[in-house]
Amino acid sequence: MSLIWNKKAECLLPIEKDQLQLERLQHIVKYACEKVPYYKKAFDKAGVKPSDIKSLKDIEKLPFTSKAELRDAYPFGMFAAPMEEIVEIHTSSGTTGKPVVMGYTTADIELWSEVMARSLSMAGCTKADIVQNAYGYGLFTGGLGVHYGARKIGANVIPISAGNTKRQLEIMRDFGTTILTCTPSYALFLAESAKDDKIDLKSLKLRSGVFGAEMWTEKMREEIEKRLHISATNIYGLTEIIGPGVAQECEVKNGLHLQEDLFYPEIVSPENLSVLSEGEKGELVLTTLTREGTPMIRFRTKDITSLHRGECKCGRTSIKMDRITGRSDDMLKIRGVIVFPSSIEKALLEIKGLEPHYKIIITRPHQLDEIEVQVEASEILFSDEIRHMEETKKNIENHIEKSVGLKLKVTLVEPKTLPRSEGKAKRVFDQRELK
Ligand code: DLL
Repeated sequence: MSLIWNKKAECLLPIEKDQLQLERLQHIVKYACEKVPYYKKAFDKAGVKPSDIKSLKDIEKLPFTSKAELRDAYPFGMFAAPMEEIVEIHTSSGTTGKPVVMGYTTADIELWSEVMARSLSMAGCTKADIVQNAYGYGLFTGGLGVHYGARKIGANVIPISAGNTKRQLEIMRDFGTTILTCTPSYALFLAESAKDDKIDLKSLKLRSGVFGAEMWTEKMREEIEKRLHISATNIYGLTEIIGPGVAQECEVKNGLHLQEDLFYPEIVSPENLSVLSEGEKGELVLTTLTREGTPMIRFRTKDITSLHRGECKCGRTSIKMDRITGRSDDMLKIRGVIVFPSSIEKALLEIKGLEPHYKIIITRPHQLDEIEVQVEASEILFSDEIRHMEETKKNIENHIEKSVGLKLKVTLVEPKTLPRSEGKAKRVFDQRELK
């Protein structure tokens, strides 16, 4: 069994946990209400005051917060701490509209380092490890999150960031990397590329991988473990809450331990937002219990999962979250980047000569996501010569890339050939087999 980084926090008795959560909840609700005008207004509208929080169940009296509100607060409207206390900023990875901006105080960076040290320890990381961190560094939280956690443990971090596959493989071999951190799809791509580069994965020192930031499956885990000869664990997190480190699998690999002394989880019905019981599947809602820079009260993650309490062989007592199996909105992650199909639709409809009938098809042919948009050309456009069609196709691709920030392939199809629907139109065909 691997080392438990913070036994006191990760193995709390239920009564201690409840007490700690309640104290922290009462404090954070008061703090958010006093420091962020948005919360004061939202609480007033819901007719609730911080002093109404007398038990954990009282959290249900508080209003939800969602991505839309955070976008409206762009750039710093959700900050609770004064600017001189903010030491770092991260934003969500989306490419359209205003990003969600989160601020971190020194204490928040410490909190993040702590949850990442706990997470990496669950994957067996110690001071003796060499962590090749292939999550992107920058405004995205993957790179720096892993970095802070590995540094806290005292491991050796290789801050290689994402991409440059050939170099990743050479470094993995030459530097004796023992732990790989990246998205699961990139892990598979690395495995595939190793074959082409004639790198013998069996002979490497790599033994563990911490994969997340996008949906993946047990089948993918099997493939990654088999091809890379490692143990693969799942890490979950989101910019709005802290970044990676909200929850992570231990070696038992049947659910992710959620750091509930720091983040309070609820599962709600996406239809009527009622709070569901343990074990029931619904949307994960999270409240940060200690975050100073941008406290989040009842943030609707839109990620679908369930929570389970019980003893874990590893000794940790924290509640476990199932792997994410879907979203309650239409958000997609393409190559790790957040994309809403509605923004592709908006860009498409800005172009003359196209009919509002389209299909978005996402595949993963060589372990990396590819996206194709099939769109009906108007009768006039379709009767045009081929050369013009080619030009139009290129124009559409460029326009979408400019407005959505995503490179994709456009295929123009004959008018009236795409299926019509009488109910909700199904436009997105995610064929990555992630469910
Ligand atoms: O993806 C933070 C992260 C970095 C997590 C590195 C893990 C590793 P965002 O870009 O804000 O932050 O995207 C958050 O990604 O709401 C989920 O929909 C999805 N997601 C994150 N981890 C997982 C996972 C980072 N393990 C959004 N399984 C979340 C499924 C995940 N989906």
